[in-house]
Amino acid sequence: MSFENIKLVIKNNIATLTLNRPEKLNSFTQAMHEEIKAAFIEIENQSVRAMVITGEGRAFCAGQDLGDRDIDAEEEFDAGDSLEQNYNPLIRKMHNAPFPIICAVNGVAAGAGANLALACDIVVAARSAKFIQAFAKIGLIPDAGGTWSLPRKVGLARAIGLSMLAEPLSAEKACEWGLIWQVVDDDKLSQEVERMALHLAHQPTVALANIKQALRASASNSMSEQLDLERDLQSASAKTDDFREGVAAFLEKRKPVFTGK
Ligand code: LHQ
Repeated sequence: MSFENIKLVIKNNIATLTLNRPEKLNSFTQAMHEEIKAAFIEIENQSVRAMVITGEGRAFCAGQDLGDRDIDAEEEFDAGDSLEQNYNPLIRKMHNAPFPIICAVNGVAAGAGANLALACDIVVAARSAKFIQAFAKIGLIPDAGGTWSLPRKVGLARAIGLSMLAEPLSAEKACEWGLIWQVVDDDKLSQEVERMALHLAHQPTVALANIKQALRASASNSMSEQLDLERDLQSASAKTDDFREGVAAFLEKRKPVFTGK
């Protein structure tokens, strides 16, 4: 399947989606959204066990393309429609994806681009990358899940500061604040993320999906609800071939060979 605004490579059970409009810092257009929707359908039809999202060129993603014809059009533009049709289904798909998603933040991540990164399960950023909740500068609020993920990751004081001041946050500080997992030197980013994706693609995929589901649900669950969820997801995890393989490998003092089943 070939695309114009993104690149999709599925190899060794790893799907790598690269935003590919480098001349406009990989900002989202309607055409790009349509291609991303098609890419996720393709991914769902293949046995993907890990995914990487990154950007082509010097930026990760500058958010919505503010010059896209939908925004420029004569008739009144409804940003809520664009969220409903494009960003919200994408963020939900990422949250519910039954495999880990790594974001390789290769450069600036602004607006919805920053929050796309934060919707990934593991965020690794190049040392030169920065995160900008740019929305307030143009009279908007953080979207693409930003108002949900920011306070949960960095606390309300920092979430409000980032959103209202709309100043760039360096990758180092983002990591120090717990917004992202790791910072690596620019020239090590793709190598480090490839290594991580390959590792995750050989882990017990169902358990990883269940870990993701349980930890994400904890944000709104009570302790008691969370204990019930752990019971159910552990019960499901222990019914997999990978659980049997993990225990057998431990007892036989060998490396496990997980199949994701
Ligand atoms: C761009 C963009 C861009 C178009 C750089 N659009 N061309 C909004 C509305 C509706 C529905 C749903 O949700 C949203 C959510 C959002 O995402 S709103 C937030 C949108 N994003 C921004 O406000 C960020 C705008 N960009 C910037 O502030 C800067 O470009 C950053 C700080 C990202 C990078 O700055 P520089 O490194 O100095 O690069 P640059 O500004 O020179 O940009 C390079 C080119 O990319 C340039 O084009 P040109 O033809 O002049 O070379 C920019 O116009 C273009 N570009 N972002 N979002």
